[in-house]
Amino acid sequence: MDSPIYTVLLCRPSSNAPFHLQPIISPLLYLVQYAGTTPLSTLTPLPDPSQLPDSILNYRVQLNTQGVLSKQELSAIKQFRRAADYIAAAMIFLKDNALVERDITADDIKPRLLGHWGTCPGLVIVYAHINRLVRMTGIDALYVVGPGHGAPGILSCLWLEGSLANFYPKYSRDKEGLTALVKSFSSPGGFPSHVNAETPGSIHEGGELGYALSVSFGAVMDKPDLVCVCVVGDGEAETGPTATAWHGYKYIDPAESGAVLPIVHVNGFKISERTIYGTMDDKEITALFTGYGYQARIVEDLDNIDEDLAASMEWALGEIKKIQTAARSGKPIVKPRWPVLILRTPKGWSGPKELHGEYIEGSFRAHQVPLPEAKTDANERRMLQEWLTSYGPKELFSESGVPNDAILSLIPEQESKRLGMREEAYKAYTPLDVPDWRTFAVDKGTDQSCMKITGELLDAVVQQNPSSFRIFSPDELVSNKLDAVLRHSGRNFQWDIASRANGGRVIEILSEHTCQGMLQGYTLTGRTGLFPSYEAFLGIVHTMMVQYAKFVKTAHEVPWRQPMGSLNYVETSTWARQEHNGFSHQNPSFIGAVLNLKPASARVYLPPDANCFLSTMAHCLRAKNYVNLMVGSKQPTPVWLSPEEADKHCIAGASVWKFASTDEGMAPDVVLVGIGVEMTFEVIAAAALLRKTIPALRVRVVNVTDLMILGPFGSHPHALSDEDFDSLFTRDKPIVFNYHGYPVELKGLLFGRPNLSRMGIHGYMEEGTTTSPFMMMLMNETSRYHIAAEAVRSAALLNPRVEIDAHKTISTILHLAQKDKEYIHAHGADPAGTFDRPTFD
Ligand SMILES: Cc1ncc(C[n+]2csc(CCOP(=O)(O)OP(=O)(O)O)c2C)c(N)n1
Ligand SMILES: *[C@@H]1O[C@H](CO)[C@@H](O)[C@H](O)[C@H]1NC(C)=O
Ligand SMILES: *[C@@H]1O[C@H](CO)[C@@H](O)[C@H](O)[C@H]1NC(C)=O
Ligand SMILES: CC(=O)N[C@H]1CO[C@H](CO)[C@@H](O)[C@@H]1O
Repeated sequence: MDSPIYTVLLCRPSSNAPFHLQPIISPLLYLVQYAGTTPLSTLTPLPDPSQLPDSILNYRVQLNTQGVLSKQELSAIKQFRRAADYIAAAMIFLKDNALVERDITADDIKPRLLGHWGTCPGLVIVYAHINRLVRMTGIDALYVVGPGHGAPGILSCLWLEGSLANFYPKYSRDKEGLTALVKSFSSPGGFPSHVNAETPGSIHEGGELGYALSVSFGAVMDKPDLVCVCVVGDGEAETGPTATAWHGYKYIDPAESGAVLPIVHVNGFKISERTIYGTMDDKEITALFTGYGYQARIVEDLDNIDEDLAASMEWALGEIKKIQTAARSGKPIVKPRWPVLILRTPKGWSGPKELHGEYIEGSFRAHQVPLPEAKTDANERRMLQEWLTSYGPKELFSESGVPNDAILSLIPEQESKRLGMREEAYKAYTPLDVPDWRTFAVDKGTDQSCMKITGELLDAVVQQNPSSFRIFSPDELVSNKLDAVLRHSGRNFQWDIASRANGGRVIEILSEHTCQGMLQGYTLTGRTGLFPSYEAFLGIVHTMMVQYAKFVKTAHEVPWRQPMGSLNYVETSTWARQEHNGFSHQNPSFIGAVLNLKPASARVYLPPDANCFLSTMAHCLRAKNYVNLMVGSKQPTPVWLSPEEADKHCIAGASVWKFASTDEGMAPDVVLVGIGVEMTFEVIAAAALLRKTIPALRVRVVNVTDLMILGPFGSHPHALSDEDFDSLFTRDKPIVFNYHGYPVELKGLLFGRPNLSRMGIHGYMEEGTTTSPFMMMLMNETSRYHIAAEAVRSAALLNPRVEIDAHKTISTILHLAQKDKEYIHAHGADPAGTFDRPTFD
């Protein structure tokens, strides 16, 4: 052996390491033994990887591709591709003359040329070969398209297979329907430039790149017969979320779930630059995917690309079946190596070759519109004419525009097997069986962690829904105190022997992006999930959540798409209680992200105690089509409401808390409002303090659980009418809000309510460090002292009996705050009894 295999040495089991830390013996065993003969001293300098023998380092698969397709099959595939490429190109350019029955004139060309050509031929060839595989084997397949900007390539195939006509009769499979499709694409009333919820068969928009792979993994979970073919662009492959999503397989149990067949479409370019994958040689690519745990097959024989891809897809499906069969017969393969295809084809393949002396096909210039001046420039128009007629539309379509028999022979006969008609993508929602939350309710007057109690409910949800509910968590389940779910379930980590094959409902991967993508794929195919997270880090998936909400908004407007479950988030480990962590872990900004969504889909809840949290969770797990954000504490805090009271409170979204109010809140001088667990506690403590120090002040305490009630009437389905708002908050009395999030969000919501000048808002002020819980309140002026002082200050303006001593009272109260600060600095902890339940006697 000439060169040492340094990568392999790293895997060598060490006899001293505890068993669970040793890598699992795998196909690498052979290599390990081999490498074991290499003296360590030869490891530096590192050998040139190109010198390493392929067969040892790289799981690069070689296949005999000859004769895999019959003559008829090959001809059908080629004609399908020609037809689809033709239609895709026509969609970008033409508004009339869709079959190019006469010479293209300037009038035939759209006024604005919009669309992305470059990726289309690649998406089309994959489509054609999925069709072949479906026809041949009868598999259930979904197609998830990473480069969603290649919508013309997908829509053209959907038209050919009749799925468009099925959902949109105006796009009938004839000349009229084709003309309508071509004409309206990227124009008002037509399909937009990206795959979206209007596109039959889609569960992923692919506008914001990076998520196709994780969405695919989520989609196949608990659907053992589903194969999700996922094209990842080589540009998309450069994204962080895609990089981490390659590990998705490590969370797929082949016995209970289906499979993803990833195809990296290496067309070499992105918008205006080479791609990283496009510059990697075969060894680099196979070594990379070998490291991720795959066997890679490079598909690149351009002269025989259909044979190459057909053989490769058959091989890939065969590997998938091997892995699944082994697992389903109780003998799972240890660290199975799933297949991945690397498809190398030129960008804009079959399009114009050159313009003004520069390459188009096979370069970034093919990315969008390859002949941008076709309407005004006769030369470009002639090139367009040549390009489109080169596909031979007259052979492909009859005079009435119907695709020929060869093309139709490639389309799955059974409609429900066609990629555009898979039920998973549009009507698969099974509501969860959620137990009555009152069974888990806790006693009023005790102290409880919202998360611990909710964990008990989730444990029951897991048991009652063994294959339609999952939790996606970035390694925070235990830290967030939701681990009761692990009582009857486990973590579904296939590479850890202890976790394997136990039906674990919890996916813990420390990539918020992967958690989010999997949750999306799982939800959009009809199931329900939950994403609990540290409050500070949910913002990592902010734009993903927004993209998802756009997809759902559109889906909601598409008549043939049926409802789906909600996307459910729990935020805990909030800024207000940071025992171990500090400033970096204080960031309630995700609330604002959800508030910005369309009111029809946004729901933000800040339940004040464990019973309210239970009620909120039970509601959200059953609700459809929303993005639900639930914010709560994991630390024990008082249970203020009995189950019956919590139920009423949560239905109303807000209520007067009479026990903390003066005279049950009648005729108050000031209204104090808590929003969030700790904020509510401080408000109640402020009310108690005020009752002692200034009995003349009449206080009403209101608690708000559902943030959306605050917005002006009509702004959100939950928004209170002005009458209800007045009866809860009074018409003209000062209101002091103590809010868990950034004050500016609450300001935005309240804008439009009458008399804003009477409202004061306390909230997170971007102040913090690793400090005691009460110091966090003091630092951000959300403490009971700050709330009480402001109550006195504002009420003094209206109530003369308060005004007399206002200055003295405020000084006394703020002095207490100062004394507590000094105490905390001196002792490193809050004064004893700070969080004892306030008393009102
Ligand atoms: C997150 C994100 N960043 C940037 C873009 C802008 N963008 C649109 S297409 C594209 C290139 C995509 O390259 P690739 O995935 O290889 O697709 P293809 O080249 O096949 O069109 C980029 C950067 C985007 N859509 N999403
Ligand atoms: C607005 O609120 C202030 C302070 O509570 C009050 O004095 C005033 O009368 C209110 N104005 C109206 C128009 O209600
Ligand atoms: C928040 O805390 C910091 C530090 O104690 C202080 O400087 C700041 O003024 C506080 N309050 C507000 C409203 O910013
Ligand atoms: C605990 C408590 O005070 N609950 C009250 C909340 O407010 C509603 C009316 O909005 C009352 O009915 C509850 O008694």
